[in-house]
Amino acid sequence: MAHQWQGVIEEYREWLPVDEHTPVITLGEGGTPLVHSAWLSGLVSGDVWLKVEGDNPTGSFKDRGMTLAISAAAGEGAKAVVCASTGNTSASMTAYAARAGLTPIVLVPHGRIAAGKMAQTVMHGAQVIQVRGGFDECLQISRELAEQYPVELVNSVNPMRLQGQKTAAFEIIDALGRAPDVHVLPVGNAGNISAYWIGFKQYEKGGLAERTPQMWGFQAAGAAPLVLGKPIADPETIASAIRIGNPASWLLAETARDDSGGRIAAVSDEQILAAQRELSSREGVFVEPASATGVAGLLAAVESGDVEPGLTITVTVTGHGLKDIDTALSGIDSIVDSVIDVDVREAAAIAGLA
Ligand code: AN7
Repeated sequence: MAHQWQGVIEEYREWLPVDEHTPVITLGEGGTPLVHSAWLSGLVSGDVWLKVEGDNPTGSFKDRGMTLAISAAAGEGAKAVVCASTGNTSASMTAYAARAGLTPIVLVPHGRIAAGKMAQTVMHGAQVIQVRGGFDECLQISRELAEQYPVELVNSVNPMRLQGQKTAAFEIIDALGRAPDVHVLPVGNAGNISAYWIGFKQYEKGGLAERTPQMWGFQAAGAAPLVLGKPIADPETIASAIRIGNPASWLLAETARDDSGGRIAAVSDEQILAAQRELSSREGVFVEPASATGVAGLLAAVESGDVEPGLTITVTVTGHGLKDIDTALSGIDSIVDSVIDVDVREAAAIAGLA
């Protein structure tokens, strides 16, 4: 093979807590495109780039952390791994566990999980346990399972996860040749914002960037504990991936926000769905609802005059739109616009070509 991206462990080995004995369980994750957005750049009078994490092997950014967490678990001789998940963590964990020959156990909340994510989880061979509770209760049980039984916890409270996920910040600086002025992303369990902050700071310290960006995180209004400053018992949002009321990386996320001079704010479900639609129809980038939350937040910030002109802004869109086609299609009256006989002139007339 002449040239192929090697996955984040090999590509960033010197920046990661691995050694020559660590088995490398990889699906070639990372190396995702940084796509320029003419639409958003125009709106902010600057340069906006989308870090398209749906292009990872299982369709979300979770793969970056999972290659590290599963490699470490396999290296330590684990036989089984467990996670709580709103869907993407389980899709990723089960894929990497399948490669490593580990038994995957998944705890999912009562209520809706996007069907695409459950299809992945089931196809990769997971034991799926639904809990009569939300994500936060699932995480509690997962922690207790890992404390009391022979099973490794791979939620983002496992430090390997953030170590892997920080590589997205490296890739952004490698691609731009500098750190952005602002980095924008959705916040749920708050692992990713914490991981990016670790990555941006490490590259600055290592002399690969002259500075760090402001970190702007956005939560869904019905699931915005970091904005309210207290946990929420019954989080609710159409963006099921970030329906989380008590983020595990709460303090790390606040540190990322405060040390970077950034912000964590909320956007409504309507703003999220509108951003998702615009990204798809204007930029050709189809993301799941939660993944559009950063874009929705940036649009809201532009609206309220909070974005000074001339900035370079990167926005992580975290997961692929095909994960949750039910939500995407529910906003559409009818998929088929017209039905015709086999007649080219009729097709042309309806399509406005004639
Ligand atoms: C598409 O899969 O928590 O703030 O269990 O799937 O690092 O939690 C997913 C989170 C954003 C939030 N976008 O990231 C899970 C899970 C998508 C996500 C987030 C998630 P964090």
